[in-house]
Amino acid sequence: MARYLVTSALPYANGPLHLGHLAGAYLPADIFVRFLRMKGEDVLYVCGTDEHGVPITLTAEKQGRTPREVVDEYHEMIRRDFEAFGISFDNFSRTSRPCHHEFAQKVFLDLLAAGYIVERPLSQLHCPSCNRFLPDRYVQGTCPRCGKPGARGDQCESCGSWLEALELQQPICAICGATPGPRETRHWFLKLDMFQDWLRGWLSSREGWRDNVLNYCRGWLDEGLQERAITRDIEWGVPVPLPGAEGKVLYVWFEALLGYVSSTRECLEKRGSGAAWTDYWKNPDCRLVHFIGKDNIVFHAIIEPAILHGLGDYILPWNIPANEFLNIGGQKQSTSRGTAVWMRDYLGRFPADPMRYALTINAPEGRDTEFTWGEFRIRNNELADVLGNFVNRTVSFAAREFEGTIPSSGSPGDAEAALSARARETAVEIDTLISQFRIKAALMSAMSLAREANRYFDSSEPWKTARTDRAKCAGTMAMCLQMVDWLRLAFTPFLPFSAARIREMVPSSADDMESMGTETVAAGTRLGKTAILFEKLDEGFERVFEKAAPDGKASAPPKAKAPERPEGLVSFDYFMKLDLRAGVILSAEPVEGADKLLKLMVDTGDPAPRQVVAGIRKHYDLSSLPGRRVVVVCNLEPAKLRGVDSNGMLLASDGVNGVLLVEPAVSAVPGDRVR
Ligand code: B3M
Ligand code: ZN
Repeated sequence: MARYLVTSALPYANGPLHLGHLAGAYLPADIFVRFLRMKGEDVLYVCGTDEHGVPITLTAEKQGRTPREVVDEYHEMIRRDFEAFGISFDNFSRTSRPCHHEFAQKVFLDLLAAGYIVERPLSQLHCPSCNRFLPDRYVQGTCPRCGKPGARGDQCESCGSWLEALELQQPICAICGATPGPRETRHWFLKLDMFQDWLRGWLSSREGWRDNVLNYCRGWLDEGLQERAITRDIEWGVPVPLPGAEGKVLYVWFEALLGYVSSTRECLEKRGSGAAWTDYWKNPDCRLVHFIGKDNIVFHAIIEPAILHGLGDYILPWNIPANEFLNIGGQKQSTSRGTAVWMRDYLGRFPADPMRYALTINAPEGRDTEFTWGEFRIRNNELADVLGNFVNRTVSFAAREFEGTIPSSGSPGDAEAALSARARETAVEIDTLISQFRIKAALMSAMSLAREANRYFDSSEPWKTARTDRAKCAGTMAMCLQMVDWLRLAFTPFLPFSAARIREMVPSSADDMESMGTETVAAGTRLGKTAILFEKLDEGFERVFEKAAPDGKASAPPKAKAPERPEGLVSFDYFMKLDLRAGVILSAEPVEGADKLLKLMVDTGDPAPRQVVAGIRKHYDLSSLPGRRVVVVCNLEPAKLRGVDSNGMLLASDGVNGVLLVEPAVSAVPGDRVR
């Protein structure tokens, strides 16, 4: 039996995640994996944070913190955001863990011994005023390939070329702006040229790969592969495991790719189930699938296969479904440039599934796509109108007319038989499409089944037969409830949270799509409480987010009632008496009998968490609050609100977009003074 090892690109732990990340490498992988699990396949889905390299050290320098502080904070934040979006990794590791360091060092030594790595002198850009070498993104300049400014020492984001810092025109030091000059040093090189012929043969025999991946690689091979330096002169990273190499670390891309292996290892060791990492990585029947964004193609389709081939007995990628970009205002979302919609901002206000739906139905599979909040609203409402409406009308009708139980179906007619057949076909279609990584088309197929279900409901007119022909009405509703369960199965990989809620309404033990078209719900079963699956949104909602979108196209916010302003002036000394601090919400629960209040436990840097009651219940989703950073007034007189003690207050803005919590800068830690 085939088994699957699925990976998503390891995100750099240098900032929060944005929707571009989600749409490109995580959501499609999660859908693929959830689908395989439903089929009962043996699948392992691994990922982790990429915690080394210049993207991390540069962020740390800009924030005045150590790399360790940066990666600890963002690893945790990223892990939570993925969890909240339902990205179902089997393991989410970190490349700073010792297990990864050891493994990467061993691979380096093995390739060195095999002659694929050599040491050479080379000249590197060195900044005279910072007195250090400037690897990768420490240099900026004009791209020698496309001529655009703003290219970085390792890569040009405009044309996607992988560069050497020395090739940049008009280079400047990213830290101080000085012009760097070349200086001699020594580094280790991966001899990619030795893999050229083998790679060409291997790549040309790939079947079912996307054109963007194959074309990109062909371009590389046509240019001729060259040796590449895989070590750097910086302090933070995996040390080069050789005497005399102090101060040198492995190039982040060289070791990060090996993070897939070390995460697999860590996962299986934690499980202790007896399965070994080699049962995946050295098993020719294991299908290795890398989900990535298009900017990572060369690393996954050329560098990693070269490394694995050089090591000898490892499997190679079975497929690399690389996605294009999800842009905002025509620009790639970028953490380092700060042009992005952050996942956590979204999750603070809405549930995950509508965004999973919108990003999948608009997936950048074959070309870049553009994200707008207007499009999101339309997609959200489409989901509410089609799937949400069918589930809701079916369950509430059955609750009303059949005392909340599933009626018996009697003998099904042509319409029912046709609908069952359609459900079976849909299951097959989704299987075929997902197997070809056509995730968006698979979701469209599930949606078209939901539309069919609504048509059946409409044309059967159960609201009429309820009065004229109870047996017919029962038959219709039995069919509709059955259909709700089949739809749940069809949507499970895409909308896992909603699927679970549907199952609470219509209990069923079926877990696989093969059951679609067969009887999975039993007459007489009691239905759960009817709940609205998706809230519809009106145009007003977009304003909350448009301000965050850097596209400048945001519609002008409506005139707000002028807020009340306090009168008079306060002295500086008076202001300085306020003990304002950065904090992090640890937990949130409703205050009984108060529809506006929440009881929060907040870390404000004291030995014990602080209890604060805040009037934000209507503005925030409970589950989005833990982990959120806030500003707390700590020396406010204690108060009792609805009998609950409150020792402080959260700062928030209050205006046309509702109440929005004030967040301190990402690098502020609990207890930091705000003034
Ligand atoms: N961290 C680049 C990125 O976040 C890089 C991916 C590593 S995958 C091994 O796009
Ligand atoms: Zn400098």
